[in-house]
Amino acid sequence: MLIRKAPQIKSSEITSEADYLDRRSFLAKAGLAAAGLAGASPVIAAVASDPGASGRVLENVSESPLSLDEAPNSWRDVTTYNNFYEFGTGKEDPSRYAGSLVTRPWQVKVSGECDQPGDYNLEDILSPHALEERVYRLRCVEAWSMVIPWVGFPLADLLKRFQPNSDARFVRFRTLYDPGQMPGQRRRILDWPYVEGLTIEEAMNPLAFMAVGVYGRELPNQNGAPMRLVVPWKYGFKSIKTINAIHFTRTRPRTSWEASAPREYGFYANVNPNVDHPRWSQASERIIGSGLFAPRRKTEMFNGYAEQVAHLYQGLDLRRNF
Ligand SMILES: Nc1nc2c(c(=O)[nH]1)N[C@H]1C(S)=C(S)[C@@H](COP(=O)(O)O)O[C@H]1N2
Ligand SMILES: [Mo]
Repeated sequence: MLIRKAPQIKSSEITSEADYLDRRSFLAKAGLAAAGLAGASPVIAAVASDPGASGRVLENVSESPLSLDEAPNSWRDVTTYNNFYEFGTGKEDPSRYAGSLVTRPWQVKVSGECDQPGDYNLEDILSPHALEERVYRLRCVEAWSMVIPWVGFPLADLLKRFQPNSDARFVRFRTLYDPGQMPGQRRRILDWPYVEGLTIEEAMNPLAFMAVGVYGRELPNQNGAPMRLVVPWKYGFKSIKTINAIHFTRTRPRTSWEASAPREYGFYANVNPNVDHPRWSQASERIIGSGLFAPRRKTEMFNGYAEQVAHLYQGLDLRRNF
């Protein structure tokens, strides 16, 4: 399959021209050398000069042709406006309460229809993978979006190492279950632990990404440390955080949101402006960080990635399989 560069939506269409030019020159001039980031992308460089940024700087991060050519949201937007119900349902709860989560040492259990199952140490999961930056728009099912510069590696590269067999039609991912560390799990908002899943074809698509960082630094806990999925053509809830189990299976997994409200959240959860949520329109989205009176943005089919992923859904009624 031919992979083209992600659609080029000029940032000038979503911010004013002047803001856009300012932002660009800011990015270009940002202090690379000062932060020991010589060779980093402009986006990574930008964060080096953001006084609010924290976390270990990741080395040898390459740029990707699959990145959006758009200025990302601020470090502050990305790390304080979060959904992570294990730490509460308020947008600022995760940044307030996730700090104490212990993500080292960390193990990931790999099981099911594959030839290399086992309990893997995080270091062994991560070490073979070269890191790249992927700037993607995250479109939440709640009808808002922001642009985030993730760091990680293609999900397919990780999954192939476990050698899924021909019965592996789906992959299921699970978040840590530990109510001691994740106080939100003491309330039965969801049937914990958080579970998500993809078809094997979706998981192997080059856009599907395993993130270990954001803005050139290790992921803050509130963003899903030590590793989380990013599936940019689907609603944000598919991008499961703080993963400690991967399971290959013949049958479609029962995912947390689908189980809790099957009329509202489907297994596929592809971004689709033509299929409304039962309680609100999905035709447009609020741009986080753009101010109270900023115009909304029109939601794009598959969040702008139709060219790369529409073939995965040929013959599927996207209204019924929402
Ligand atoms: N384990 C877990 N993963 C999760 C969630 C969650 O509550 N728990 N929220 C999801 C939702 S609804 C969204 S929009 C994204 C938000 O990711 P971010 O906070 O890094 O932007 O994470 C997704 N992954
Ligand atoms: Mo979301």
